[in-house]
Amino acid sequence: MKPSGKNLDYLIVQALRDDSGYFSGEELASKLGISRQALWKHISNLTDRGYDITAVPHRGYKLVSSPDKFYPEEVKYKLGTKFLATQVYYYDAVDSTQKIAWQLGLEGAPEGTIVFTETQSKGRGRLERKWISPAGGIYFSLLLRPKSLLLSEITQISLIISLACLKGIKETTGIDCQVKWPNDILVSGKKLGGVLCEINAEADRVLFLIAGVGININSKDLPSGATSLHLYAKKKFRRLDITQEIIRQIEAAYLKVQQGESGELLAEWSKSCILWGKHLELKLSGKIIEGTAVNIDDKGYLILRVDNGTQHKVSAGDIVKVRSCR
Ligand code: BT5
Repeated sequence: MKPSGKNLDYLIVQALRDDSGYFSGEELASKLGISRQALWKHISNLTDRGYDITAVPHRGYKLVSSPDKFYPEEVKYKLGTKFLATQVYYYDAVDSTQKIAWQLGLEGAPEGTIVFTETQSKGRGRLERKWISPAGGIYFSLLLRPKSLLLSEITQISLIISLACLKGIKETTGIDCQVKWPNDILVSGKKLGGVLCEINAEADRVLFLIAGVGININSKDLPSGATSLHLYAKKKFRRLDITQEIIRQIEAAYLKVQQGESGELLAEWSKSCILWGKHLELKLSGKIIEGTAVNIDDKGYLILRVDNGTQHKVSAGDIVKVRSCR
């Protein structure tokens, strides 16, 4: 079967990548089974999509650079994962990637399917809050079908995903970030990103879970209290490199959790959390509880020591105030 459209664009990029020198137009066209004119049209399309391809008469085409966009072929390039991101959907702009991924989940899309976008008009945070999603950030939603976890064990997924984000950022940029229970990613005390897990469950059985990740990379125009890697480090970063490492880290961590080996990951998460020993006010189903943050337990629940000395375990909630204990 002849490749067509987008697929041909993909094959051209692959062929140019495999060849570090110039690829003659004639050879490339015949390799793909298309005319030289059709090849030229595809090259021009790729240039419009941000690929820098030079054409030198009598020598041919050369790929100089590829764009920092979440095109499926770019996300998958040298990714090396087993199941995560085997299906990638890409949009320029959407209301929310969560909504699209949820629909894909209902339609039976395979575990590991990811939806990316460059911007969102109705990005979602937890509890109906908004996630401001200007250009320059990482925004994706990932479909997971955790077979071995009960609904009560799902809190840890959002923790291991935020840990994977920390590791991905550290590995590719050298920048140390921190976490704040349950789902914040921080750098120098400001919010850099967040994770949102939405679950489709039947009784205590999880049918699927959509994990949304938003991280401010080269973003500007952020709400107060927020920052981006660009604002923090005063330079631009390649989002694709960071994203690919985050995806690898999520896959490795998720496989461990599925095998019941989340202990080490939760301990690592705990080491990066800024809350221990601090006095918190936590909003829980409309009520405020106060206490000192002690740690998380083996399910990722927050352990809070209340003023009479007893310990509470909290599976989900909202921290409204953090104070250092005297
Ligand atoms: C979160 O919620 O931190 C989860 C954010 C998840 C966003 C991703 S992007 C891809 C996917 N598609 C979506 O529609 N969502 C997910 P929460 O803890 O509720 O934090 C929300 C609060 O963070 C808001 O009320 C603001 O105060 C603040 N905020 C909003 N946009 C922000 C941004 N870009 N950077 C930092 N803080 C922000």
